[in-house]
Amino acid sequence: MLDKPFKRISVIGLGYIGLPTAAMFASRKIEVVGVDVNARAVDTINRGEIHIVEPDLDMVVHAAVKEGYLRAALEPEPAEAFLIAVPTPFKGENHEPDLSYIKAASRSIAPVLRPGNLVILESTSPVGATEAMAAWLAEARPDLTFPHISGEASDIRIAHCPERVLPGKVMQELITNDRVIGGMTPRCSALAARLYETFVTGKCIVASGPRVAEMCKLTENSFRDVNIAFANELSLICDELGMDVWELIRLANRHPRVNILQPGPGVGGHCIAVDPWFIVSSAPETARLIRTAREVNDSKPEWVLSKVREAVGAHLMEHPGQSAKDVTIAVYGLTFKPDIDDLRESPALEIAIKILDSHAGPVIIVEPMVDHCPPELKRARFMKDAVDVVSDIGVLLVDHASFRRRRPAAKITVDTRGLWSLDEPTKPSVR
Ligand code: SAJ
Repeated sequence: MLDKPFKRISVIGLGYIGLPTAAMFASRKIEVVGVDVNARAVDTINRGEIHIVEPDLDMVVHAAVKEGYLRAALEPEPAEAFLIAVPTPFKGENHEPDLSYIKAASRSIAPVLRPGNLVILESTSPVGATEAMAAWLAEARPDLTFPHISGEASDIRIAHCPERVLPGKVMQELITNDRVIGGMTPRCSALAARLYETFVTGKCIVASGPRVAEMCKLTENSFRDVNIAFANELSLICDELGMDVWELIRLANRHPRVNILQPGPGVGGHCIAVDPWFIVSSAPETARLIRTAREVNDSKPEWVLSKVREAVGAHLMEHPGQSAKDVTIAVYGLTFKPDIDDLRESPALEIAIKILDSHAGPVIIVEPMVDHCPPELKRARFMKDAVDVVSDIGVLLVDHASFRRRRPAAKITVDTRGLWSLDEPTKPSVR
């Protein structure tokens, strides 16, 4: 048992984090059973294919399934270690964290737990979620002991080890990033570290407990959100003062201790736009800067829309015989960040939909990374290649590499990424 403590690992939730993690363990020749409630995802994986887009993931999953180390199932099976990687969205106006997926996952693994098992919560979680998970497991299995009550002597070991990988670089960062290990006891941490050391070449750093590990992950994403909000606020101030924010940032970043991030159309994705709210909901009176950063970033799409309206107005001033119906707008990019196909919580998609709904004239959507036009944009003309686009106004929302090569023919541009107005990139390190 001690030589090979993990003969079988079960990963609950086969999404953007769970599937790559499951594939990584399997690539180290450990039997992995991935569990998901989505029957189509389970079938796809069992065919050796993938249902999400992430560079190199298809290759690793294909090999792991073919060699018999990875399979997917709808129901959990006994294993030595269980990793929970399910979504943790927020709900309602107050952005309260929604732990229902973690609760359901805990309930589903409880019947198959055995003494000596390790349960790791990987999902980004509000402070206290790991303790809540331990309590749900204990409630479902009164015959077993758990660390929040029995400490080191418990039958089950529990830890929070947040994922920290960047979409688009998951397969690389899973291996090389350091891991924060927040076990409920030192033995829980030691066992969790041993699990990750099967493929992680970064350091497995033991935190004083699960709460600080939970807060650490939220802090990382809030740090980024606050810094993006600073850049976004600067872009508004510069617009008011008639300055080029890209030039300003380029100059300021020449200072050895200044590294301003990039303004954009807002913050998207399922992490940075969500996680800071978990800190706000834990400390609503105190987390003032973090809340304001969220508000600044969330308000950016409306500001971009006001710039598009201004651009239409400017075009009509130059062409007095025309009406809005005669003005063609081309929208460049829909995804939540460059060079990926992910549309989740994308401010670009939100802006494109609102342009289409409010503009009387033709709208062209240019998105090279997505194969099919999203249903909400069906009325627009969808193009994958920017080369043949002819429009009066060009609205740049995502700085895909292919847009970099060529300025659009449009006379008026709303460039939310500084792609068409910059001579040199701000500082490559900030991306
Ligand atoms: N963005 C800007 N300006 C910038 C950088 C980003 O507007 O200078 C925007 C992007 O366009 C995008 C959003 O922010 O809409 C988020 O993109 P991102 O690349 O900053 O982050 P994510 O959401 O893809 O991944 C983040 C990462 N967290 C940090 O870098 C601190 C990743 O390491 C986490 O694992 C991931 O969240 C997660 O799963 O929580």
